[in-house]
Amino acid sequence: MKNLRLNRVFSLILMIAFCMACSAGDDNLDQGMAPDKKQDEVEKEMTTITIKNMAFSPAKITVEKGETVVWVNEDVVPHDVTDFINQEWTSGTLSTGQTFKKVIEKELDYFCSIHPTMKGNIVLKK
Ligand SMILES: [Cu+2]
Repeated sequence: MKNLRLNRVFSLILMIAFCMACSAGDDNLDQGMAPDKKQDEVEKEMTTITIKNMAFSPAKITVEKGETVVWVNEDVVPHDVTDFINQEWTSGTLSTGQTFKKVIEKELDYFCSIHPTMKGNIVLKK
């Protein structure tokens, strides 16, 4: 009799522990999946230009009018994205890992004002 009762208490403890582990696992799954999915959706709607090894890559892109372009500085030094013709607009200094977004309404020639040999060009789809 005593053994049976002990067995029941032990099974109960096991069940509670199992349930707690289960719900904890579900929480982790929810938290891990949701933000990743959202980020993927955002990336699909934008054209990304990577800044790396002292260059814009790709240096020349073609986009639809009204499309958003995002520059990502993956280089080890700071860069910027600045209007080449008359410095009408600029991203300001972008440190490693920082990004700059711009909605493209017209064709653009741009450069990095910190390293003026770095140039890029955006053309509109016709
Ligand atoms: Cu630069």
